[in-house]
Amino acid sequence: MPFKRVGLFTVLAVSAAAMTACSSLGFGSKTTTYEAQLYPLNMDVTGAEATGTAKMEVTGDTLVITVDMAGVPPNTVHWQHLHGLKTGGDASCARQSDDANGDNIVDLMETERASGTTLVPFNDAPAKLDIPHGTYPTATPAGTYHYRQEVSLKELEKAFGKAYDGQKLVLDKRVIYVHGVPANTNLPGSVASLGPVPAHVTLPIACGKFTKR
Ligand SMILES: [Cu+2]
Repeated sequence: MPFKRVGLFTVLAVSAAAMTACSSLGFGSKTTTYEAQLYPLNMDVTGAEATGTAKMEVTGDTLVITVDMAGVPPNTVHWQHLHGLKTGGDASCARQSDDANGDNIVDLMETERASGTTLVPFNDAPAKLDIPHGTYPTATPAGTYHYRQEVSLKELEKAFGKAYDGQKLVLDKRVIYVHGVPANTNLPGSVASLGPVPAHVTLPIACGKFTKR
């Protein structure tokens, strides 16, 4: 009889271990999707309507970020980031009416009232949180691009909390901005940017609010 008890225990232990292994690999885990529709900003500067879709899909520890854009300045590098409020509150996209200095352009600093600050770069290494570096997508001659990046959610959450005073990601409170116009774009001196980064790099050209599907 003791032998039988050991056998049952072994079966239970093995199946518990198998379940743990499966969930850590993402098998059988549900996918939670956050989606944003992007709308154009500063169309007078870009001369086109930048639109697109961004998704953040969480399955187990894997976060898959995808961004598909059209109508963006062609052959141009486009910085793109998750922006949000440092309080963790609900961010929204800036509007043309957020042009505080009346130069008819909503620059990066003028988006902060509605959208907070730059939090996570959607480049080739999002969890490094290294905003001015890394590889960002370059648009095709047709003014489109596709971006896809897989990130460890645990790694990103850890870096995020460390960089932003223990804040959580709260993905459904955030927005995405796409930036960038060609270097030869004639921008007035009133257009503010991020430190030494030229204004044409950070000029917001599209924004979308993430919602949980
Ligand atoms: Cu940004």
